[in-house]
This record gives sequence, C-alpha cells and structure tokens, in this order.
Amino acid sequence: MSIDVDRFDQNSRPGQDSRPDRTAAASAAAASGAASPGTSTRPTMGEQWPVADFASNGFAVIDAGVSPQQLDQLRAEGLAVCRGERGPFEGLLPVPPGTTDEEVLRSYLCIHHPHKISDKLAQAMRLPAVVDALVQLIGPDIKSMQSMFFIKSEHKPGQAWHQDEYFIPTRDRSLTAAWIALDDATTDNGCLWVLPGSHRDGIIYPDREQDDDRFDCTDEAYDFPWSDDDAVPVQVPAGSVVLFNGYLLHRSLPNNGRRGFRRAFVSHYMSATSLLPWMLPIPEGVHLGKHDFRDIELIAGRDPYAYKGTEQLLAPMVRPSGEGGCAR
Ligand SMILES: O=C(O)CCC(=O)C(=O)O
Repeated sequence: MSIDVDRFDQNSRPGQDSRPDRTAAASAAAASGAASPGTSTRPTMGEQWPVADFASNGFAVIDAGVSPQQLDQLRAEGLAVCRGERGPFEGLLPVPPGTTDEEVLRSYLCIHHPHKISDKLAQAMRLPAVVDALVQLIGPDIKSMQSMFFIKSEHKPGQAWHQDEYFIPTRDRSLTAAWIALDDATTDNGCLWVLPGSHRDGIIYPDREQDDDRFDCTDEAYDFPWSDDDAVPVQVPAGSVVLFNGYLLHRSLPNNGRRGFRRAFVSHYMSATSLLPWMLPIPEGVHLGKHDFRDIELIAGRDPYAYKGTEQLLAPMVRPSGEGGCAR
C-alpha cells in the first residue's frame, strides 16, 4: 500500500485552524459520496475514510485489514484470556464448571494489556496491514505501550469524549491507535464516534469527572469547539481497522443491541524515536525531561533507546465498567 500522507510531525501546522470549519471531513465525505458530519444523514456501515486523508481527519479505516481466520483466532484468544487460560490477572473472575463462553465474556467490559499474557495478541499488535499504514503515518521506528481487548456485551457502557494523548502523553503528536473491529461495529452496539479534524490544533482540552451512566469511569473532555452534532459514527464491518490520532476527540456509546458483543482489539503506537514521559512517579533522580516509560514493545524499525533495556511495569487487568458507580 502506498499512500501520500503527511507524517505525524506535520499533522498540525501553525495557523491551520481545525475548529468549526469542518472542511477536511466534509471534503473526505464528499469525495466518498458521504454526507457531511453534522448533517442528519449519518455515514453508513463501511463508509470509506482513506488513510490518505488521515492528516486532515485524524482517523482512517483500513478495510479488511484482518482476515476471517485471524478474526476467529483473535476472538478465541480473547475468550481464552477471560477464562483465565493464559494466566491470572487483576480482576479475573472464577469460572465455575459449566459456565458458557457467552457468560464468561459478558462478565467483562475490557481487559487491559492482554498482550502481556497472550503471544497471539502480542502478534496481533504487529499485523502487516496495520504496521504498513503506521509506518506511513508515524515513520519507520514504532513502539507500542498498551493494548486493550474490549468485549462490550449488550448494555455495557461506552467511554465519554476523550483524547488518548491526555492519558498517554507522547507530546510528539505521533500517538496513534489501531482499533481492530472483531464484530461489526454499529451505532446500535456502540461503535466509535469521532470529531473529525479535532486533533489538528494539538490542544489537550479540559477534562472532568462525569457520572453519565452511558459511560464508564473515563474522565470526559469538555469545552472544545465542537458539539455532539458534529460527531461521526465510525460504523465498520468486523475485520476493519480504525486508525486514529492521539489528539482526536472520540467516544463510544453503550451497546444497546438486544444481544451480542461489540469486541475490538486496540493497541496504541508512537514514534520509537521519542521518549515516553508516561506514568508517575518519576523514578527518583530522573529529570522530568528524561523520564522514559520503558514497558514498550518495538513494533517496527529500530529503538534508539534499546541501550536502556525494557521493563515490565504494567500488568494485565480488568477495566472497571463503572456499573454500580465509580470509586473516586
Ligand atoms: O472501543 C471503545 O468503545 C472505546 C475505545 C477508546 O476509546 C480508545 O481506544 O481510546
């Protein structure tokens, strides 16, 4: 795949204002025959969002990035993790004999960092179609710092508006998520919603706690110059990969389907040439400017900081769903 895209360091240019003018998203939509965001006609399942327009839109969709066989393997691996067959993790529930696969999966909204106990999921962070696109978006040297396996069965909540860069501070504009749809993702079962172009200014918007029962305990971003009417649902068939920039405002709504899962395997990537000033406390004696989180996976190219070695700092864990309230 050869695509003509600006690299991450050029995604936002001084003076290029991405606010209420939604031209980029509108022109991408027009080019593909879709309605503009903010109009009553919403993009439909499988709408084209080309990787070539990533710099303008802040997101893109790779069609059929994952084969049907790989999808089966990824779903089976997620189940094995939830059954405890890949080892224990914080929040793992006992599985009494006779518990069906569906019952096991329904117990969880999401498992964080499952790649640490599953070789297959560690491999899935390196799917060729994804790495090929990432190299063109980020550059040749890429590392990853986290993975998440979302299950989101019916009635499970979504995540409020947020920017991943708020949680994972790369500050170099290279943070990119690859969100692999393991089921068809629709407005009914809680697909991603994005605010196209909201990444371009490189602003981290204010955040606050929220207690909206549509969402888990994720803090919500607010006071940004877009409204919910500007949001675009990213409805994609299973096997699609949604790529999105770390500054892009996005959210997902609850799974309102009557039955069934909206699974997604998500990994976050950044340039391996940048330090990653993530996770406190900063080790004693380390200058803030040199703090570098080293629990990383090298995904492509070289790691200029390999001389530091890597560390095991994160452990797989269940993401709290917020059902029954958020402990603050
Ligand atoms: O899959 C979802 O529902 C939300 C994913 C998300 O917000 C993220 O990966 O940052």
